[in-house]
Amino acid sequence: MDQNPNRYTITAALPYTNGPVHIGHLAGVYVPADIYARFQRLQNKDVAFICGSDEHGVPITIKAKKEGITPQQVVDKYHAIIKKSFEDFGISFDNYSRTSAEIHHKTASEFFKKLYEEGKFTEEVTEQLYDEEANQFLADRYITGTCPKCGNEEAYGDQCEKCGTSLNATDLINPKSAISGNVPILKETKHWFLPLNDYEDFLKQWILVDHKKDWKTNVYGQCKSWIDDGLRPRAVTRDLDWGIPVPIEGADGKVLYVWFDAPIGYISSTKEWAEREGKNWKDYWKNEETKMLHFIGKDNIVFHCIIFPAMLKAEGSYILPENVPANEFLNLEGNKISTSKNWAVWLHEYLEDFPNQQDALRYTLTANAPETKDNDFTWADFQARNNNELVAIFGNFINRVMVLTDKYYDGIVPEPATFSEIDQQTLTELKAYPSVIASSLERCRFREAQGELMNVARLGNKYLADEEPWKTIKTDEERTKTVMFVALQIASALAILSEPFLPFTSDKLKNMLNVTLSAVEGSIQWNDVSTKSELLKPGHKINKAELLFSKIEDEQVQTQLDKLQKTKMDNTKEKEETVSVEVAELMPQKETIQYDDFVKLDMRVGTIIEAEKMPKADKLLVLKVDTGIDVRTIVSGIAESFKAEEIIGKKVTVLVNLAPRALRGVESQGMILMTEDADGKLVFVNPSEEGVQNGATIN
Ligand code: B3M
Ligand code: ZN
Repeated sequence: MDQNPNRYTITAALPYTNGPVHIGHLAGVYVPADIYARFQRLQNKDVAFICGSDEHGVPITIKAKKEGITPQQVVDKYHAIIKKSFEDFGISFDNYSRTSAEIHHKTASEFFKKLYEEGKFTEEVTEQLYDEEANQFLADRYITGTCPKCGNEEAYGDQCEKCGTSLNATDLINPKSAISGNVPILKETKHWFLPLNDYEDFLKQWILVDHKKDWKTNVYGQCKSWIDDGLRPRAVTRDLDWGIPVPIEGADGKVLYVWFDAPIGYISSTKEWAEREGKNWKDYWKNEETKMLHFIGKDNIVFHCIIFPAMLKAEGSYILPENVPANEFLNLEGNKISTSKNWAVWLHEYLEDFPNQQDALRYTLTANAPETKDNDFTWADFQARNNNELVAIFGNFINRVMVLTDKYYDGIVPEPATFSEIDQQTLTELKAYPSVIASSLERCRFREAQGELMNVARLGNKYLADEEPWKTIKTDEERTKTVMFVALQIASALAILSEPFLPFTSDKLKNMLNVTLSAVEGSIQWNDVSTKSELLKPGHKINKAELLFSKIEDEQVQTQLDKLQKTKMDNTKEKEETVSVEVAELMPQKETIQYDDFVKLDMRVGTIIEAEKMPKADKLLVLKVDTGIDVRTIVSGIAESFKAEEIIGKKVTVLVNLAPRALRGVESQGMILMTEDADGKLVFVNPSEEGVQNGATIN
């Protein structure tokens, strides 16, 4: 029988090492997981908070190809960046491993072998697309072709990104190998499948009955629809040269499917940690008393709620997760975060741009957490949350307490006199917070929990504002001591209750108040806030005030917005370049004309000498052009590209013998020749050579 029913295995999705971590990952997975793990540790629970890099899978081989390096180099690079940025951001993993680690290869291979030997897999020979020139089977992402639904010619073998349809590679019209560009052939290949259909009854009971009430509705809903659709056997092996080799005979050139090996990464990472810490990993994975939670994003639900549990069930000796609190997505400034479009706030860059302001981001991401629906991150909101909430409420309260205690009592906690009704009421209110916040956290309602934490700071602010110790100090010393004593209790409650959310702030605050947070005698614990009448005893000496939060300035926000604006422009440019190439290809040469046809055109150099907008016409400018022969009126459809005042004085090319025609009642006597620049912007065909006179002919 288990001696410690208070054990938690908390996992956070293993990030793919094909790029750094961004705020979407943080808000969806790592910040809530970290809050939860820190909270459970403060409840003196035995916690294993587990993560690591997911280093296999096709995206990594594609990234390697794109950058002209090996997959190993890709994962080494991003593993280092990700690991360091998590550490610097205060994500308190007990272990951060990687799936290229030997212990993981071993664990995953053994897991597969056991299921294989016990006959838990089915074998199937199927036809897969194969590149004869590259001599390899093609992963879905390595095949492009025409989408049978919408006709997009650049659909991938697993999905058309234009219409969103999920596809089978063999559905594509005119499939092409992304490696050689050749037309792939169909070739037979053998794979191993986990027959999910055999686990349908178990999954139905476990999810749809046992966890109907306590799982988040988005998670439950996705699971239900998968199960209602009917579960089918799922391949757990792939033809690929990057990954964990399938550890049985007759499987040359095959690796474990990345979604088979990655969740086993949680187990190997736990083993690695247990070995290092002298613990028994099985306590965290094979003991029914242990509570396991998987923190993930919504795109990972099926893998963590259906496939991985079926794998664990098939193996037979593992526990299943108690909860899988998956979040929705975070957008950035109104657009979907995208690694490939560089539309993101990258953690390692944030840490450089905002040194020592980890908690400002943690706070904003939790306040805006996409717990029940997709949410938006904006820099303006980030600034407002930091300046108007952290600085103005939390920081302001602490600062007043610190400064006044130092000023009035030399930093020594004063002896209170009699508590007034307001004092008692305030202290009673304070005592309720540990369980209020805990109850929200237990239910994975992180934004609600953090809101309650801020209410503690609000309570303190209001108390000081109402009791005005800076006034009573002149008239009533005893009253002032009592007020400051109460305020100091609230401050120390904040030091402990803020720890899961704002660990850097909590550390500073503990330091300022000269308290510790461990189980050691004399230190403060979470529940002490409810049970003890004094968290800081009279006579206790506190330290000097430090700055808890600093303001985010407008310029800092502008810098970030400029960065995004640049990304947007780079993206449009790229898009327009492809578009204009397409246009150039689509615009075939016109029919041949004779020299005589050409000489009929009378084109002259001219100068725009006047320009004004045509009233009530968005597109038209009325120009006066000096053609050398005369000054004439030309109506030109360029008002969307140019302001009237900016083109006065411009040298242009004019077709002067075009038959006049009336546009909006103004007779236009000729035409200005225009073209487009590389960005698709209208520009004048402009005879810029020096010394070219108005009226000069063009031939
Ligand atoms: N690497 C997918 C993702 O980052 C994947 C998670 C694995 S958790 C076992 O979305
Ligand atoms: Zn499509």
